[in-house]
Amino acid sequence: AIDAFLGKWCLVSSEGFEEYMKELGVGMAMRKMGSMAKPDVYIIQDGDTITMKTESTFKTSQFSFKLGEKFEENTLDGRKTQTLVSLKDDGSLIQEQEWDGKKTTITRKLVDGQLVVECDMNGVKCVRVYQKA
Ligand code: DKA
Repeated sequence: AIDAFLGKWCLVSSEGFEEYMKELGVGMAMRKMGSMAKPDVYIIQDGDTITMKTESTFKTSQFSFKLGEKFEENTLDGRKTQTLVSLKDDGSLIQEQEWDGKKTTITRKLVDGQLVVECDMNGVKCVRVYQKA
């Protein structure tokens, strides 16, 4: 279930994010801000709608979705993607974004009470770890 993902999470570590943003096509100025940001992520459930809100001094944005239903997402870096979020049998939450014939996958899982976010674009991977607030 999604229950264990719900709540407020604070970024505690980040590896490979700059390279991942570069592979996404994020410009230099925004990559700089993205690298410095220590966002708080809120994962909220209201019925069968889930909202993920990312809050930082740099930028705040949110998106809402239902598991297994494609939606249009406006990403933090300004992409407009067709996004599908699904919950896998092993408990991980997979977010697949497609735009301009490109694709990236963001996998979220709970490891030792921490939220581990793994991003992959063309094999360029990044790992960001969040702690429960
Ligand atoms: C996270 O939740 C990372 C999610 C990926 C964001 C990609 C674009 C960011 C551009 C500033 O920690």
